[in-house]
Amino acid sequence: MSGLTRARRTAVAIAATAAAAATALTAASPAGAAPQPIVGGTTTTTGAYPFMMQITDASQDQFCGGTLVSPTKVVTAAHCMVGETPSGVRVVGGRTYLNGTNGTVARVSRIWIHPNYTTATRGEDVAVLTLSTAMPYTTAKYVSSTDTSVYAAGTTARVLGWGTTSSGGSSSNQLRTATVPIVSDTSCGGSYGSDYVKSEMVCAGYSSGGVDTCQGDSGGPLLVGGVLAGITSWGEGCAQAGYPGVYTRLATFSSLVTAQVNS
Ligand code: 4AZ
Repeated sequence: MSGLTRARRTAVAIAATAAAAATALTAASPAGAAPQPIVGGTTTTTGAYPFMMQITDASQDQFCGGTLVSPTKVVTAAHCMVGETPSGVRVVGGRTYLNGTNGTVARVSRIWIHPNYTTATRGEDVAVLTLSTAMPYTTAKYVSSTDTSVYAAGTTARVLGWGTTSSGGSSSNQLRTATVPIVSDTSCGGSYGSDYVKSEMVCAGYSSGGVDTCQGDSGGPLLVGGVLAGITSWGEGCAQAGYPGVYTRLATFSSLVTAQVNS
């Protein structure tokens, strides 16, 4: 997989019927919301979200997002780290623009990938990076193993990233954010069938689409009440009606992440 396509490698084709999806999903998109270039969000800054990290290659070309949870630990997606070595990865904090040169660049001393990870659609899509030097930014709290209320259907979640603003489109030079409602397990299972593993994943999006994470947003945060509750993982295309974004259900992996954060 080349560097150019690595952040797109989880865009998977799913053979679910549109009819099944239409009946499974019930949330409505905001009335009169115009499609804006994430898909359908607004621009923001790392000043507003200081824990939002760019995951880049050694040339500081961003390919995924990550969330700073301690000065030297970053939570991201396992699928972002497959084939990577610590020496080939950088974490960039405090840089709102992809073409910026400001902020703090950290080297990576260790990459932990969930030991059972195979592909995003099987779950366990979580990784923790250990930085060689501390980031001078406010960290994000993450959910505990017993925090299940954050995944209640209809709960408003926030996503962030520099990913493409349409499926197959261009990345956003400026960090973007959007809010999306959590989708029920029943509904998401209706969309994705057996690829949706409810104990390991959570879906978010409007039944009519229009707002979603997209290629390059992978590894970035899904926040509920400002707390990290999910990791951008996969989906059928981006912002398609009936196909919400799929996120790693972080509560399931909270103890494992804490073990890494404390290691
Ligand atoms: C990706 O390939 C990707 N619409 C990220 C998010 C979604 C789909 C694909 C969800 O990085």
